[in-house]
Amino acid sequence: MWFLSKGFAFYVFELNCQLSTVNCQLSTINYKKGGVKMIILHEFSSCPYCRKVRRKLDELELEYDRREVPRNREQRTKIKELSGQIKVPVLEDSDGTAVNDSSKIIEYLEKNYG
Ligand SMILES: N[C@@H](CCC(=O)N[C@@H](CS)C(=O)NCC(=O)O)C(=O)O
Repeated sequence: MWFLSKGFAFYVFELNCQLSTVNCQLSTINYKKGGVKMIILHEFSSCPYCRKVRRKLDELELEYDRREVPRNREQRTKIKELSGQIKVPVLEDSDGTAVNDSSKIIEYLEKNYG
């Protein structure tokens, strides 16, 4: 009986180790693909300032998620909360840093990822 429970405990331990390895690999994939920790560009797809920022993100080969901001100014609560203003583009970095204004975003990207 003692042997069995020890064997079971070892099995659980080994399983846990394997699971944490899988978890670790998954979070690496998520980080690379930008799952949870992704850079987010809040934008209008047709906005020239946003296009300028996308070009820089592509040039630096950064993965990012694009979020279309509502045209209705009243509904732009997310970017207002992030940056204190309602113009696009707004870049939300994976650590929560938010930057608005295309020139400042480009400067930020070059400084942090260039
Ligand atoms: N100087 C800003 C200008 C940004 C800007 O004017 N964006 C326009 C869209 S292209 C905007 O959000 N306008 C406010 C609105 O449409 O309500 C920059 O370079 O990012």
